[in-house]
Amino acid sequence: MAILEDIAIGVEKGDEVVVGDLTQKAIAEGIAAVDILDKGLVAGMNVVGEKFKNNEVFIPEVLVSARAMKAGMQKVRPLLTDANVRSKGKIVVATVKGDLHDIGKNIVGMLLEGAGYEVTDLGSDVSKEKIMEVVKKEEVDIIGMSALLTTTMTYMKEIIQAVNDANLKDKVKVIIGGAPISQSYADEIKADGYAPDAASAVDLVKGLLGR
Ligand code: B1M
Repeated sequence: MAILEDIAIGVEKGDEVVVGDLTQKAIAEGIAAVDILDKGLVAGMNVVGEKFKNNEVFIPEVLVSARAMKAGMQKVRPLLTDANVRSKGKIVVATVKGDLHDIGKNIVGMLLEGAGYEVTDLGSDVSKEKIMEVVKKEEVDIIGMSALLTTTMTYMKEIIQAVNDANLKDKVKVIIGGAPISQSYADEIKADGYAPDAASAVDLVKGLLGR
């Protein structure tokens, strides 16, 4: 359907107004919300995610596209809830305690949302108590932690310990990322996965959840 392709192109171009208007028009034409999401909004964001991974676009473009996608998401979200369409999984993202760097974490959250996951963004400087409060209350599949400082990355281990202490290790996966983080650090603290960038984080989540 041409309108869905146009929505995808609008997301790629980061045209917030066009995406909002076209999404509204698609809803009025009776196109299923799940198709608008998958074949329009998410399709466009997937292209951006791939380009970002290949260094063909950069952070400003990703942020603008993510904002455009959100303009469409706002319109389809109530319909998806009404139609009882399940998200592909629930992910909590946070920058760990003591760390205010949130740009990378925001991009990770947006790309995950664009890929069809339900994302709860707890913000930056987030304590293990706050994360565990949410994990215990909601059906969370994955905790995604970000850290940009060598002094704060060690806190990730404490969060994994808190998940273990709550006997939730089998139920909730923990993934980590951020400039000072590496696969060997993830192995050392027994995280379930590490992604070097936001597009890889989406692939990692797909692999861990199998959807
Ligand atoms: Co700060 N800072 N900063 N800073 N800052 C760094 C990180 C630093 C490397 C700069 C430097 O010295 N060269 C350095 C850390 C040194 C170290 O620990 N080894 C540093 C420092 C020292 C500090 C302060 C201590 C400075 C001071 O006050 N003396 C201070 C600390 C404040 C605090 O957090 N408590 C500080 C403050 C700040 C600002 C507030 C000014 C600002 C942050 C604004 C904000 O985020 N809202 C800032 C910035 C912007 C940077 C740099 C310049 C850029 C970071 C960034 O946003 N990159 C940074 C230097 C650098 O990294 N080159 C630096 C772009 C972003 C898209 O990349 O976050 O890496 P990144 O995210 C990537 C991947 O890492 C990955 O995907 C993202 C997209 O591809 N990823 C994940 C990230 N999280 C992930 C999670 C995942 C998976 C992948 O799964 C869950």
